[in-house]
Amino acid sequence: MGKSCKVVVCGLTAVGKTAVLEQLLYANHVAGSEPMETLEDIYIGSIETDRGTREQVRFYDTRGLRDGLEFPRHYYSFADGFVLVYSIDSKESFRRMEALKKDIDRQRDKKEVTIVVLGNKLDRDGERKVEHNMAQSWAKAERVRLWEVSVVDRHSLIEPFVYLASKMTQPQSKSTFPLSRNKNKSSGSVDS
Ligand SMILES: Nc1nc2c(ncn2[C@@H]2O[C@H](COP(=O)(O)OP(=O)(O)OP(=O)(O)O)[C@@H](O)[C@H]2O)c(=O)[nH]1
Ligand SMILES: [Mg+2]
Repeated sequence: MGKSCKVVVCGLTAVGKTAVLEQLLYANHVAGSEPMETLEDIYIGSIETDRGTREQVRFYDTRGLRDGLEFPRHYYSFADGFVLVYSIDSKESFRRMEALKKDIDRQRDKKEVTIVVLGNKLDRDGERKVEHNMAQSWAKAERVRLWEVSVVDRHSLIEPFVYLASKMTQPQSKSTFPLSRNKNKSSGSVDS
């Protein structure tokens, strides 16, 4: 088992942050059930990466943003990754998500962080206010991956989280490890 990565899940209130985590990790959310405003909860997940390794991820489910509530700064400094959530039936939620992305870029201080964006509530396509193509072009320009998902369809949640876990734990690129390192040293493989 590798080290535990810390992922902060954030976005406007009621976009479905908690529902996504509950459904992904426990297959336990019925869309449309009584909303319960989160203060902060931590979920521990074990996710199989695309390399076949299993990684432990600590998800920080944060309080939903609303008028007059700034996203607490301390999250920026310790996160290895972010899941930014909006709801496809709310333009306001997309704007808040964009603003969060800008903030992360400003605050992360050169630290490598992985960001994935979820456009949730895809089952409410009839009420759509955020266009699919516009959202994807934004994501491309920002160099982040964006998926439209629905808690009703648990399968739609898997790919983004496998990508996130795989990216956060991927071995360092070769260029950061000079090939001419001391041959007498052990190879650095650690089994845990
Ligand atoms: N139709 C539909 N409803 C959803 C979906 N995801 C969440 N919901 C509903 O949206 C409401 C809010 O969901 P929450 O998971 O509590 O939202 P949240 O973002 O955690 O809200 P805060 O904790 O206040 O920030 C609940 O009634 C959910 O059942 C979805 O994919 N489709
Ligand atoms: Mg919540």
